[in-house]
Amino acid sequence: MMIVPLIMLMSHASSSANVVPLPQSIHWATGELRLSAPAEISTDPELEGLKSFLPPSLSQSYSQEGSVKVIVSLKTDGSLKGYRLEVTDDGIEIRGRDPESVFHGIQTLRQLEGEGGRFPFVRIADHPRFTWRGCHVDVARRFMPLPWLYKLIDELAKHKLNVLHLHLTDDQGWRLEIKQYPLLTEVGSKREDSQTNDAPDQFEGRPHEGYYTQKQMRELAVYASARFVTILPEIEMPGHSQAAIASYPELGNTGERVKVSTGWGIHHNILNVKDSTIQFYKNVLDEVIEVFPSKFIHVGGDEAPKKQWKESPEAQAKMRELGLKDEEELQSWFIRQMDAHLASRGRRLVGWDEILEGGLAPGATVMSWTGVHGGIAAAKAGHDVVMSPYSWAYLDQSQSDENRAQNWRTWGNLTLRRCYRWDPMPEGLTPEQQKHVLGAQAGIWTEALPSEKEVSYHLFPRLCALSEVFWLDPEKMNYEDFRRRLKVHLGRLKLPHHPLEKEDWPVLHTWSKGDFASGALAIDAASVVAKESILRLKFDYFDGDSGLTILGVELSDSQGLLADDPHAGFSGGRRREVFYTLRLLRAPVGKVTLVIKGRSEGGDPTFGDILYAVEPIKALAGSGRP
Ligand code: TNX
Repeated sequence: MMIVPLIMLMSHASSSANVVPLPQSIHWATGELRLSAPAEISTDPELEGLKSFLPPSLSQSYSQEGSVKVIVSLKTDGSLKGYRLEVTDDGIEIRGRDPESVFHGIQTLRQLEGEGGRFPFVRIADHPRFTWRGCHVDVARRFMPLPWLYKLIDELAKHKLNVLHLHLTDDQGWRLEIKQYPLLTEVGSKREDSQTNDAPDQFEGRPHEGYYTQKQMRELAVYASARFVTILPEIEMPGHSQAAIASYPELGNTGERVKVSTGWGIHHNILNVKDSTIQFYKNVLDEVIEVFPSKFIHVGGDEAPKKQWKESPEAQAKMRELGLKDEEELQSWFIRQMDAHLASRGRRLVGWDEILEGGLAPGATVMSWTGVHGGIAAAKAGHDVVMSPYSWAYLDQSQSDENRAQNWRTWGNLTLRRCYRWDPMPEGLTPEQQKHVLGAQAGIWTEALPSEKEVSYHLFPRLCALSEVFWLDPEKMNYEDFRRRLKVHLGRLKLPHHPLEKEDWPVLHTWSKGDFASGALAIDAASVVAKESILRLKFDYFDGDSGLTILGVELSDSQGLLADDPHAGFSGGRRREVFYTLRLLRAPVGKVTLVIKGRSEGGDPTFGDILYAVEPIKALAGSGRP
């Protein structure tokens, strides 16, 4: 008799516990709720609008044995941290601290549902680790069609992500209608061609264009906010502004007429510092504020080369007038104007971490992308930060070698497993400073991703992993369990996704800076190889100024050499021969050491994972062995 509940318990755990991101606490009970007639739904009045997000099955009829009249209730309860979800004999109850929390509970309920209106008995208590759980999309390099943005918002909501950061302007395009300055879109939203990613002198041979009207964006923002997603608009300044300067040459430093850029990278055409330009951008921000209700407004601030300011008599005169010591301070002054302006409108400024360089504007929130140092510095200075270091969070990198084979110009590697390993809370902050880390963000840049299909394919499923990184307390994270849940969860995605990689090897060692200073790295490998077997290794460069040149690997034990693979390989942005195979023809005895000979190019820091797999040695055909 005892066996029956046990089986049911296991079946719940395996078939129903596939929620992503995983709730903080789940208690399963035996049994399930089966719907027959449409459920009776009762809500607090302020939650009325959430009914439409409940699983559609709740309003259907089923003929099932043992079914009861199901009551579903949605309630707010200010004493809670997040939401509580209970499925019992009595029905389904979701209580949340506020409507957003109740909405999160509804998302969980949708993912708990079994076939045919069945919901497992369960008690869930859940809340997010971080309040800012974002996803950034570069719609400037590639105009992303509106229907795709709507679908993306649905996906964000499904994953309990709550910020969609749209990078609306750049050298290659201006994508938001600004009524006072119609040329920004008449001229700035079109470019003649686009560089391909394979070679700098190759072009696609077709124009690219597109922009969003204010009405369209207002509607999108309403749609998003009904799903508790805030759209964070970004208007870049003073760098990445060539499309604006192409539209209004008086914004530039040189007086030269420039075109909307057809090539990628960092451009010298930055905004000038005239009062009229400052006013122009304040006017632009005023329209942006009217469209997007977001408390935060992003003003870019990254990658603004100062060559033109150094050469401009006007910029130099401005620096003297303001008593500024260098062009970095001039950029800070620029950003401060926007900070004060946004503050006067009751909004808050966000910028990329370069806005720290000449001194941070008083109200600025920093989005840390070049690494974690910007976030740490800003939090220590008492500013809010959002962590989005490119090496952990930029999904335009390659997820796998399979993805690489598609010939996209992907400049780095970021596997699903590695995404899942990220802890956005940087080390070295006091508890007080940690409170300034509002959260974290995934990012996708679209130079190398010419269609929405490719963008989706790069976002998913890594965004699923990051949603869990942003939501779940770190001690509860478990990659193997996530991957198991993900197999079911992939079926819920409505946008194309990268397939799960065939090779998803665990990490033997993460190499960093000094590991190869002496020309070789020795790792204890006793725990991974205990008998005759094949040890495969893969070198997965991850970050740093240089790649790693590998000059061979050797495995030895107390009796001498066990196996070696002397070939040379390179693991960097572009890589060669990064797989190594070691055949152990006898079982190791005593201490087992793996020695990797290698060096980083030019001695620069390099970081990466050595991944491994152990396989049994298969009998050779015809060898006569069983
Ligand atoms: C850096 S991330 C940029 C972008 C590029 C991206 C990828 C950031 C704030 N700036 O302009 O698209 O690298 O190439």
